[in-house]
Amino acid sequence: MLTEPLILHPESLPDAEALRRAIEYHLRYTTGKNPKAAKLTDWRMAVTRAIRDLVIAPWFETTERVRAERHKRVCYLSMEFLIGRLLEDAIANLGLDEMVRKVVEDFDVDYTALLTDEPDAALGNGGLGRLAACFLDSMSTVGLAAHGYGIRYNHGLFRQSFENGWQTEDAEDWLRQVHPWEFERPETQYRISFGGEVRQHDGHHQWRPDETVLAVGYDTPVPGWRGRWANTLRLWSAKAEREFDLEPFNRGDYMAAAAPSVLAETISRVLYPDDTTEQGKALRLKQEYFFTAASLADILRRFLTHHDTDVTKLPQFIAIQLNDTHPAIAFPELIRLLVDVHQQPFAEAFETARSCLHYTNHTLLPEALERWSVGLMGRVLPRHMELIDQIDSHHANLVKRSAGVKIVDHGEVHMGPLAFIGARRVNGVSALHTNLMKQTVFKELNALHPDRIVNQTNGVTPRRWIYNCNPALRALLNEHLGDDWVTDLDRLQDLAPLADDASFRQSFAAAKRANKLYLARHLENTMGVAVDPDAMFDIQIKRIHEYKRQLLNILHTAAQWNAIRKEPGKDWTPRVKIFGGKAAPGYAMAKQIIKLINDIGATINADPVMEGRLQVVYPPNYNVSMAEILIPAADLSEQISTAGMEASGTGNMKLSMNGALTVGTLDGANIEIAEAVGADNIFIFGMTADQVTATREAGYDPAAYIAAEPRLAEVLEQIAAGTFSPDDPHRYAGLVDMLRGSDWFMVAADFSAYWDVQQRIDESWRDREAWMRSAVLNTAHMGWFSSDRTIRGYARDIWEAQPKF
Ligand code: 26Q
Repeated sequence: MLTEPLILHPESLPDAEALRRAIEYHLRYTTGKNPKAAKLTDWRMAVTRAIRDLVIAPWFETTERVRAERHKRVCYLSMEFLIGRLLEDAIANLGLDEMVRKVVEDFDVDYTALLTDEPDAALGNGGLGRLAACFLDSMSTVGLAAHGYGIRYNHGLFRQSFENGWQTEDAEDWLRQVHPWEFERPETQYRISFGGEVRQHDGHHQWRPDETVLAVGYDTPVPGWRGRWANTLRLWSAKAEREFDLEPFNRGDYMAAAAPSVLAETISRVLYPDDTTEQGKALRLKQEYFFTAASLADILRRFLTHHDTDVTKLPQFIAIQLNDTHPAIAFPELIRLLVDVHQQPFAEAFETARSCLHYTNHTLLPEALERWSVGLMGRVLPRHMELIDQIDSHHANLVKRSAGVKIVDHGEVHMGPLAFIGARRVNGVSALHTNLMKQTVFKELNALHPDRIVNQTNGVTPRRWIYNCNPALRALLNEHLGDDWVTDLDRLQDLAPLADDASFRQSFAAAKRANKLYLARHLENTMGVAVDPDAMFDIQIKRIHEYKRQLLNILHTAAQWNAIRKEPGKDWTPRVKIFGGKAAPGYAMAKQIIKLINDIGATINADPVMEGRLQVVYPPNYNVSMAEILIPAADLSEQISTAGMEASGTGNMKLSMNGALTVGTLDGANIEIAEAVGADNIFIFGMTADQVTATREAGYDPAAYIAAEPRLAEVLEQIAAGTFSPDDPHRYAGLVDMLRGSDWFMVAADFSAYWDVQQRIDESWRDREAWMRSAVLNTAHMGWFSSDRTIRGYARDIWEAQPKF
């Protein structure tokens, strides 16, 4: 029997027997379970611990090497990390897929069940959080010295279910079980303060806060491909300084005694759902400051112990990336530390801080740009409010700016300009988005600082989004390309000639079909819904947002229903319309759209004429794990946002890479995808961003478009008449009025073009060989959209850091 924990090194990866013993060891001694009585979760915990052990040696080595070689460190600050499950990823990174499967099955445990027993860590809302997770994977794979910093929310994004077609939300609780990947670091604690007042004393400003909580670090190792390198994700959890008040306890007031810890822990309790109506909430501001201040304290402590005591050298060794404005308080906070603690003069501190900081913008929607009232900022962070004013006037003195350029304006602190002014580089996330940033939200700031804005088009990690989620495609790629593509996705180019090879196309089609069957089985098991794997799987998966235009898709679906009913004898292309996505709980219109999809879906699915022709499926609680099943099974990818509104999109990349053809507008990264895959292999439709602006400026009137498009007019009349909601015929009166009267997102204007392109898609689907050829070419030309390429771009153009591999 084994009594010592096994320490396994990837250089000498375990054989099956050593792995078997390690798992059994952890089952007994870490999980405390007799193998005879162990349940699936016990086995999962034991396997996870055995795999985690293998990551420790490269993790320590990376840490030592970064220290010894004095690598420049990248600190990625993000309110969200939408990680999903970790076990399969770690196993694949270590190259142990086959062995672990075999060993687990020898214990008589179902391997897939074991992997899917892991809760899906949903510490993010969508694109921005998932991007951060892909970046962590890529930063370890290319060998950058990087630290992810975020919040260890007790409750991630809410769980969605449908009650009678309406979205309902339940608290998510991924931490109910032990999270076996993390290491608590009780020794890594920082005191984070709020409120109080600022006193002046000999020209010094002294912040006397009236509330302090502890930020406790929890570390998760992030191994890269083949375990050559492992970085750290450090998430902060809030704790009370004093857990318990003895005085009320002695009086018998037990609730009051526990109050301090309840109050303090509220800060890291729950992830805010992306919701523009949630602006201005004090708790959100506290969350932002809490994790930003803890991260900066940690960064500074490490710099001072391992590099230098001269804080002006900070920018040589540290690059900090702000994932949107959520951590933008980093600029005044870093200045505060430099001025109030390290006695740097303000103007110097301004430059030191700015030389470290970089800001990624993810949205141009004016309502989504963060603002805080001066009153709230002053109450929660009085010293920072002073510094923000000082930053604003200092900037005004530095450059000749017009009256329109201000951080503090109309009693509000604008976090976009604050982040811009505090950053050495500001980046957009697709070529179009970056150009629009220069022309719209940051027009004046860009004119003042013309070198500051750069583009870094988003990417996605091929480890999770091909290798792990699509084993059928992975096998085919390995067979034809070897496995270098996993870290050098441009190698997919070599598939292009094979698009003309009928037998390769057949293998590619077989892989797609296997994935569709897998999804079909999943839908059957989880929803009791049967779908035909030979129908076109037409998929739109993303947050429900008016600008993303799920409405356009479902209105088209209803129009198609009408068309089929009018000519049931025609040879229709069978389609399964699949939707996935959550609405922010306070976003009433988005919730209406969900209900409308479910209502129209129920009507269509109940119509026997639709059998084998049209079906609508909306599985609840779309998350990373569901994406991993849906994406490999997609034939058609819906990327149909109003042009100019989707900063980039990343689902669009995942779907195309996995051999789905895109129907999309010229928005975000769709434009670059179209350039990469070629006009013949993508279905582009609708207005361009410029046309959207011009149409709006000319005075957009949806009624004119509706009158000119009888198919749309008919559907709107049906919805208004209660055809899809006979139990409540007026349910959609507001929604229909909105479409007929204002239609800000121009659903009506793009409907005809969308109808036409969908007709072409139905036609194209009939030529199976041509379709598969395009599908192969999508995969072949998508290599550039690897997040490894994106991360190398950040390292080169923004961080000036050197990847090791
Ligand atoms: C803000 C204030 C209060 C509460 C929540 C928020 C909040 C939270 C999350 C605001 C925005 C987000 C997330 C935004 C997001 O995911 N944006 C997407 O970022 C992707 C990665 O760059 C892009 O591909 C998408 O186009 C963009 O929509």
